[in-house]
Amino acid sequence: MCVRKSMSVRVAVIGAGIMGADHAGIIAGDIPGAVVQVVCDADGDRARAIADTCGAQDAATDPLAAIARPDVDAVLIATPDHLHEEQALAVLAAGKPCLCEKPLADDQDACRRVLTAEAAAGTPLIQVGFMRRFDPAYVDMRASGADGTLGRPLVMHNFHRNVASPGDWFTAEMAISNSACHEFDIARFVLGTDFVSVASWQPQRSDEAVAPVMMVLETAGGHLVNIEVNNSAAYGYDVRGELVGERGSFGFGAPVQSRYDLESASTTPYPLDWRPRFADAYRHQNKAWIAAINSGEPCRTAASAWDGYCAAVVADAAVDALRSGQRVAVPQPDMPDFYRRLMEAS
Ligand code: ISE
Repeated sequence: MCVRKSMSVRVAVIGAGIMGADHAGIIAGDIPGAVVQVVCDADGDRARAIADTCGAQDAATDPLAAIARPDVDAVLIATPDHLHEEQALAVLAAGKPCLCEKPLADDQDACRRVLTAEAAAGTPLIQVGFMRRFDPAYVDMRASGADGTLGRPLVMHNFHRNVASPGDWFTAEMAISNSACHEFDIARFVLGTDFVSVASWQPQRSDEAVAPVMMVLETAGGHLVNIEVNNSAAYGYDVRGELVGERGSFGFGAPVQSRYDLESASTTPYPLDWRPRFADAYRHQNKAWIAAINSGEPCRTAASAWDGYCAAVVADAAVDALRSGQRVAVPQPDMPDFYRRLMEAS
């Protein structure tokens, strides 16, 4: 663990795309006690532009060098999914705390390698960016299921709609691993259990856009969870959830920030992506990360590397189910003693 010489946590933001830029702005603008020390991106001009915007000390293009810098206390990884494993391993080797955007890594085998390295480091350094755990609506949903308000929870419904896929390269399998990983994690968090099986289907679209993936999952706790992940919804960014219990249900829709009353009509616009919808969640998540760094105690609400691995295990099974057209058992991974001890201590 590096010895910090500055009062503020000096953060390296690795990746200056949509999420790196957003995280850099949050750290620079909304989190007292943390500063963006360096912004790193393969595109040096983009790194410099974000660094200048958030008042960072420096811009860089070499992620491994940025991670190793002696003036960097902590690292936020916001690069494309396939780069997460190598960069997370480098942060662990440097003994620095890491907030890694979801998914933790490309697949369960890559996640397992990160788990092994974190256990070898002997301290929980990784927090995974499943920020919905900090979203007020999901926090209330989890409480409604845990405190008996709804009676025994039975079913969790999930809609996850993006306006459009990020590119022609985005596939149904990526919709599962990159987008629906949020639902795999938040359902585990809300219900306090793991998944035991998954079935996946797609309807037929009239065009070449990626059709929604519909999944039904069973949990070890006897619940059913359904997920619609739709990366070509067209009308707006829209995430909804409902938890149904034996005595009632808890639901939420799109938070209404604005309403237009015009020409005999009242309309409430949808955001175009997740940043406005989960603005509070990202800020709560990032503040919790910095607070955990300062206290030396991992945040119990946040997703750990183990949670990142569990989401990847479900994602791999959901992809297998989509390809086979069959219901697939979700492997029940053995939890290494390192993570069991962390869970028992929480
Ligand atoms: C994106 O990477 C995110 O993490 C968003 O929260 C999610 O809604 C979107 O589907 C993902 O592609």
